[in-house]
Amino acid sequence: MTSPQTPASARPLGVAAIGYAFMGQAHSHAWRTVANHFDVPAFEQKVLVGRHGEAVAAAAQKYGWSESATDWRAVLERDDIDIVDICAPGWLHAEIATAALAAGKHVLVEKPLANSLAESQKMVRAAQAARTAGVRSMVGFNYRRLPALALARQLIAEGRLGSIRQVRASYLQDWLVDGESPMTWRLRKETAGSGALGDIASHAVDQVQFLLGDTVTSVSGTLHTFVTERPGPGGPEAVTVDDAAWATLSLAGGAVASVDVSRVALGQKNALRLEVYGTTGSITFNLESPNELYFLDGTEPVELQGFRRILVTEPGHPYVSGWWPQGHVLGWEHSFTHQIRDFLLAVAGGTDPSPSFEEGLGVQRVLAAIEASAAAGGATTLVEPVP
Ligand code: SOE
Repeated sequence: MTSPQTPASARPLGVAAIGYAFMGQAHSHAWRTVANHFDVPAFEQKVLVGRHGEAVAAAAQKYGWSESATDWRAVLERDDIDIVDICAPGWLHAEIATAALAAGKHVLVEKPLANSLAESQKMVRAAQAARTAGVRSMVGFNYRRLPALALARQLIAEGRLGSIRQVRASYLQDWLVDGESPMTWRLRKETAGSGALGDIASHAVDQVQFLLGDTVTSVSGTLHTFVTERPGPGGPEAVTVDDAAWATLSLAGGAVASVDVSRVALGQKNALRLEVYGTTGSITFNLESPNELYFLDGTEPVELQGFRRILVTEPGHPYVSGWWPQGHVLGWEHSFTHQIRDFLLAVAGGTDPSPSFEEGLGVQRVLAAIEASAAAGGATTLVEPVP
């Protein structure tokens, strides 16, 4: 039996999640399944927080949380809560994360880190202050934890591709292709910060930096909104964010990358495609076939070269040993489970998890530079480094 008076180290970690829509459900699924598959420190899914009492209570019951609540501030005051998982929309990230860190809670926050650079910087300052007291923070770029992409990074870090010259990163969806599909918070600048740029180019940019272990130093970008007005609750409403974005990126190590993202690419459902070309090897990946990584070994005789399909389901592949025998494929949701595993291990082990808020700010700076470049007609724009 534990009580709020029991010292935190002597009881399971108490977890609160804030938000119960798409991302709240994905994170809840991860919390609910992680201990079935990985050795993680003991924790309890204590409380799910949301704005609408009845709906959040129903979600809490369905997703395995002991309780629900509507006031996140009151939850932050509880001694039995050690971890706060923020799955609320971007405009709430900074306020909740800085308050949670100040209250000594370890924080996992969904990507993108925040909606603006100012908010992101505030969050980094809060994370740095909390870190000195052993309080951990992490931003949820979940695709880093797909086995195929974790393997891709390993191959690149081991030098199997030689020195990297070129990356193509695209993230294409089509859920906004219908001009009559209604307004949502994701289409208003004041709630979403930006459109496809913040929502999905954030993943693409993070992958470029993650896979190469490098940082973007300058960009040139273009943004476009194809459907400028959509049905809102009170009649037609202006769309104030981009539907699609394009950018070229230069990296500190000399590689060049292109990023193109869209939410109106008819027929593309959730296609995060990554292609990395080095001097002695190449890899390609498509999230719509998440268990497959294609690798070309350029050191083989040219007559034998070709992209070979690696089915990333062997126990020796990253994260796979926690799951099923080889060939029993994993899906999108497992990246969230791996994210929770790594976060819990870092919290219990007293180490700082990655991606840190600083890494999240690094992505935000690239996105902000793309926006600035687009506003200046595509002019080359420097990205301020994160110290
Ligand atoms: C938007 O459609 C979205 O759900 C993103 O917000 C997620 O981060 C991405 O994983 C899938 O697409």
